[in-house]
Amino acid sequence: MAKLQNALAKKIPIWRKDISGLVKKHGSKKISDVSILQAYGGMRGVKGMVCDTSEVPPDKGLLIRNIPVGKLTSKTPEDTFYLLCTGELPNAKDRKALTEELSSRAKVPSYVWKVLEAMPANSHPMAMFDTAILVMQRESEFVKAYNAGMSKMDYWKPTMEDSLNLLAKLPTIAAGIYRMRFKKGKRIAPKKGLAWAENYAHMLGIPDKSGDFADCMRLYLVLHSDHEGGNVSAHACHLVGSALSDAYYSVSAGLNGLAGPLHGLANQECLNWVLELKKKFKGVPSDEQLTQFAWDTLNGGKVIPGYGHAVLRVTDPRFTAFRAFGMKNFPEDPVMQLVDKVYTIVPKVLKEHGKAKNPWPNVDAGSGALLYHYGMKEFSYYTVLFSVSRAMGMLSQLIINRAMGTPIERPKSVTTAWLKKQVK
Ligand code: HAX
Repeated sequence: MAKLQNALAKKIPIWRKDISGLVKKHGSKKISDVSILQAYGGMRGVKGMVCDTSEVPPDKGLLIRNIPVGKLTSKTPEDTFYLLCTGELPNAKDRKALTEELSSRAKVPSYVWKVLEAMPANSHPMAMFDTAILVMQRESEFVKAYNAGMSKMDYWKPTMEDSLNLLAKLPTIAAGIYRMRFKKGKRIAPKKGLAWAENYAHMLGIPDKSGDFADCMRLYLVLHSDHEGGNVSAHACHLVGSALSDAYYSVSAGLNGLAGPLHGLANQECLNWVLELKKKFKGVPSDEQLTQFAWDTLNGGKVIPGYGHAVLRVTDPRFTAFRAFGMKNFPEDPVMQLVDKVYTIVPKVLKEHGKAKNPWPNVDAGSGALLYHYGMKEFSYYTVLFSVSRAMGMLSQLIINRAMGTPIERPKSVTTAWLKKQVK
């Protein structure tokens, strides 16, 4: 067994014992009450599931295995996936082993390309990405082992195999879609010896003599990897996975949620908003002009993309990391300057508007400006990049849930008539 699998195999019995002890001793202790408002309001704040890979304290932002994401900005996606799965950062040898493991599995079956080529030319890149994942379901090692009668205790092992196979192929598929969908020329094959993010940057084919774009991709893939268990993509993946659907079905379900405009698709909207602003005022607008533009958006009944969050109540540390990267590497870039200026104005406007519980920027407010700077100007592709990264979070959660024997999810729904009876 390779290093990551070994490290996880050592942790699993400890976690199993820990959790079964907790449930045995304190299983009946209440951790949440649910109000009628929450039942109608997207279950906001209801504590009803467990996720150990990461957490999002509203006043701090993302902690991956208790490490603030701001402290992981120099790490690689391999470090991040290893950390998500095991709770520890890998040493250099283990990181290298994971890179090699992913590299050796990166080739995509030829039928995937045939299916993608048969799709209408104007298909959304997210629909193409999801289709590619779903069409590979036949490769599932979990399904083979399940059909052969594997023990429940071993469910996580073929799930890990599926996860590594899928993760390894995602950059190849995503880059292939970019080149196919936006007519960038022939697909570029993965290169042996490159790390996961570097290989993705290489296969996208964006000119990158300095290596800065590859570094941007590294950061992008680290920062988007996970955001605890209740967000739409993680929760959808978990829900579908809880029926013992394999990693292909489960990740595909999660990504269908990520494709929604209130979730991952927001990052294609964000840069649009900033560029509209730039176009309207022919450059960086004055504070007054920007304030008016924000009000016009709100008065038009629209949201300001990139701002607000269901859980966070502070500036998203992932936004802070992207802003720092942009301001360090290209402070003169007018789009970056705009993103920075929007940050000084929009929170004030949203506070005055008084609706959004969180007036601060989320991850999507800055990431697009970085991609735009490096010449990736196809906004509808941005959510695919997000997806490649978020697959790490979804898959690590799935592996752990398999290992912990998490049962099928089945919350109780109630009717409006039942609720009315309760309040009589
Ligand atoms: N602009 C204008 N109004 C906003 C707003 C924003 N950026 N953020 C929230 N509001 C409004 C909501 O639409 C809601 O209005 P109604 O009562 O009329 O329905 C009200 O403020 C209360 O909402 P909330 O409780 O603060 O926020 P929610 O938990 O309901 O929604 C969202 C969180 C992220 C969906 C929301 O803030 C939003 O739509 N933001 C803009 C889109 C965006 O940036 N999405 C990406 C989020 C990050 C992410 O998941 N990426 O994948």
